[in-house]
Amino acid sequence: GTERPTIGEGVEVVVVSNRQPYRHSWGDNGIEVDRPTGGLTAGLDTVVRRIEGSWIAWGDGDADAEAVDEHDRVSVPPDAEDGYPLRRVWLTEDQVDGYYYGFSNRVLWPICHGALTRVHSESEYWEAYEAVNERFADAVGERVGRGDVVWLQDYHFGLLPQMLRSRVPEDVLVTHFWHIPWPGWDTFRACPHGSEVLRGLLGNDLFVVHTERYRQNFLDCVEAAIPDAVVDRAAGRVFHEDGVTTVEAYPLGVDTERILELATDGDADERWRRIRSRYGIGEGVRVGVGVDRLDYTKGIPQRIDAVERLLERHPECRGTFTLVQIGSESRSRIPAYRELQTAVVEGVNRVNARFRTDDWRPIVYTTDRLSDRELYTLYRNADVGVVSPIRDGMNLVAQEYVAAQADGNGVLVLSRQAGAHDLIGEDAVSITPQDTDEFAGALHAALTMPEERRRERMGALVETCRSFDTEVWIEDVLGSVARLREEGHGG
Ligand code: GDG
Repeated sequence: GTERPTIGEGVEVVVVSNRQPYRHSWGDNGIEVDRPTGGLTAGLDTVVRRIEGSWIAWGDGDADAEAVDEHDRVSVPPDAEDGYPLRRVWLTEDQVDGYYYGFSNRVLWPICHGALTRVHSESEYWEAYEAVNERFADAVGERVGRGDVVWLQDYHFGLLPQMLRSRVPEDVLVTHFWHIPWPGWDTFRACPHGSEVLRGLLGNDLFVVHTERYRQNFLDCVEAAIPDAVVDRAAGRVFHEDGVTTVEAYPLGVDTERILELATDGDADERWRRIRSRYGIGEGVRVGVGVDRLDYTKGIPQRIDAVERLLERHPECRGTFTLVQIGSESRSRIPAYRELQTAVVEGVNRVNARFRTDDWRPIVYTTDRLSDRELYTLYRNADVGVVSPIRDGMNLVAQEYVAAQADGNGVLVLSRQAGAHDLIGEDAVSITPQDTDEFAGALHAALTMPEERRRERMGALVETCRSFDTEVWIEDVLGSVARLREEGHGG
């Protein structure tokens, strides 16, 4: 729909995220603009334009900070009328190390994904995390006025909601969307400074996670760690000394219409032929697709093992099936991420060396970034979508694969550990990625499933994904915000 979500006349929504939606830098022709990878920033960009909001984010990249800062109003193209103010918070190298590579990604990320053996904490991490949350709190404080709404994104800002309380007018409503899992108490109790993070988050009027499971986990953690908080399970509300926090589960979806359009528009068939030829995929070879940031939570080595097992057990798949794996580099300053990158290359080389022939490879692996159009074309034409995280808040790739199925005959193989499985698992082929035999069996089942069955299941998947499209998510979140404002929450 084109309806504009309204939350009140003259109310400004201020989005705060770690990543900025646009990166500006000096180029040969003056200021150049590009967009970092990520479904979140792209989706929210549309929203912020539509509701005439503004955005605050870390000004990462190699931009000449001072010069670019003059161009505070984002306009892409440069004179677009629906640009919006983008304020960047500039951080020192040490702050980035401690806040982003430290507490955010070596403590909170592994804790929330249940990867306790990966947690590494230094006191500098926490100090930087606090300091950067303060910097953002100041920036938000300068921006918002009476009755505005602050919409925080993700685990980089665990302390910010509470910090805002002393910096913004009482009637400002603060809401936060947590994109990664919220773990059970037995896991979260291992989090250094965990109760400080929980108290920070209780500064929100509205705290939103993807699934009902995460919502219950969050309430469990509050009950266990914050003795003075009273949890009303039925209402999903936490009462504490500073007020009331409502906790909701609204799964983030994808822009199903746009994905379908880009997967099919123009010379879509020619595009697919070019992609096949670029990756050396011959005629008659069936294709599986995997798309991930190179992260240890995504189960990429397990996927490679499963392809190897498939080819061992089902020799007829040799020469007739190829997995295309797109891996985008991520967080490379953290050793675990560099180790993963090496392990993926080694795994791919091992399986390819073992089975490849002159004109066929089992796995095509690339770290090149695909354009949205190319990516959605690949999804559309791939026979199997392979999504195998060890743990994942949602996983948008699973939904994007479904949304791109213009021909309705693909099969989704999906890990039980992805948040997406709670929503669309029923019509996918479910796997536990560490169970290599089961995973290989699922790939084989997907490749041999009769067409009628595939269409039936994909039809159901498409319908479900449409029912929680990005548009629905925005309406849910902003709808809750509007209701809370009517009830007089905020402050
Ligand atoms: C976090 C949570 C949650 C990747 N390579 C290319 C490309 N991508 C795009 C995908 C997708 C996005 O990046 C990745 O999103 P995911 O949801 O899979 O995973 P995270 O980055 O870990 O995101 C996750 C999400 O937040 C949202 O709440 O689902 O659980 O971990 O959109 O398409 N896009 C293009 N070319 C690439 O090469 N165009």
